[in-house]
Amino acid sequence: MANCCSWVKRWREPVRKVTLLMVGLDNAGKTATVRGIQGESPEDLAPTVGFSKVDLKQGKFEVTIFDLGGGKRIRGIWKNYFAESYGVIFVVDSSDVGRLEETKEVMTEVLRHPRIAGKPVLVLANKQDREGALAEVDVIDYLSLEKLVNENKCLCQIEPCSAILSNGKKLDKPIKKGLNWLLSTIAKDYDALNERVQKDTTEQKAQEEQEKRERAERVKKLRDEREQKEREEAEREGRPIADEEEPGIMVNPFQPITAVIAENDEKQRKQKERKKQGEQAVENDDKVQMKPVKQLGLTETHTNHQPPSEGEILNSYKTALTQQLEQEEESDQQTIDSADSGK
Ligand SMILES: Nc1nc2c(ncn2[C@@H]2O[C@H](COP(=O)(O)OP(=O)(O)O)[C@@H](O)[C@H]2O)c(=O)[nH]1
Ligand SMILES: [Mg+2]
Repeated sequence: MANCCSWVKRWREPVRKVTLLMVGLDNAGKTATVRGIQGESPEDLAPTVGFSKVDLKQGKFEVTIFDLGGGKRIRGIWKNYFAESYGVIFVVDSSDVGRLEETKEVMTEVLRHPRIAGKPVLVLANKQDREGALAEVDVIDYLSLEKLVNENKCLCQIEPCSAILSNGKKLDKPIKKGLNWLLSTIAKDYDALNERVQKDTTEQKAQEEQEKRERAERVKKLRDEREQKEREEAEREGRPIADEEEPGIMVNPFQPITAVIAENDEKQRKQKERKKQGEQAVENDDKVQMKPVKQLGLTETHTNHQPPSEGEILNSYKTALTQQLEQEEESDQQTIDSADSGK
């Protein structure tokens, strides 16, 4: 009868969407754990670049797990996923005693983050199959886990496990137990957690938008400064101020070329006339010139003796324009990068 009641109770539970964050140092066994949870074999693993997102159904839960890369340089992105997480799975390599101090530092940083503190945490003391792997109590001790979770008001469960013992059909038992604990703990407090996730996610989006705007402003400022400097340099050196970056040309890139073609036609006509009149060879300043094209970085390959055809000029112009745009894109990217590094 009790069994029947609990089945009915579970059947009545609504489907809940839950996002979990899987973190831990690189090589701890995060991806192997996720593979096992997915019902896949945790073999042939390549280090996770960035992150991977896994969607699966677990009873009445639609679970999304973010398996985040654990390398030093990638850990900075973790906080971007804190807001939307209902709980955390922290994977520890229990056999790598040399990295437990680093693990403790990283775990402390995660658990004390305002968008994680108070959320349930499952600690997987992984690689128990390895010789010399620390037992559960020792891992708790090394990480000062009790103190850490109490300080940050996180409900916590630790499971000693071996992710590689999952074999596609069967998930390693302690991992299964731990996952069930995490999901049922989330379910007990779902409304409050859900409200917090929605609120934090909205706040984070607004914050990201604000940061994006600030970044765009910084980039614009740097670009304006660069252009101003170029203009001043050109003035100082007595060079004509290049106006190829003026939006007018970009809006209608073919406008200058028609002028060039007309100019060339006119010059060719004059040359023919002069030839007819038996004039001397063409003087230097009568050479075919393609000023606007040259300004865009095009190498002039034609002489006045064999004027380029209209198609050739157009093609050259397009190539130069493409090069120019590519260069601009590159220098904009550099500007963005330097703006970011100067954050
Ligand atoms: N012996 C043993 N090796 C494991 C275990 N879990 C993962 N590994 C191995 O540890 C390495 C790193 O695993 P991976 O899941 O990629 O770590 P991640 O960087 O945290 O995602 C791989 O070679 C795995 O096969 C385990 O429980 N026992
Ligand atoms: Mg990985």
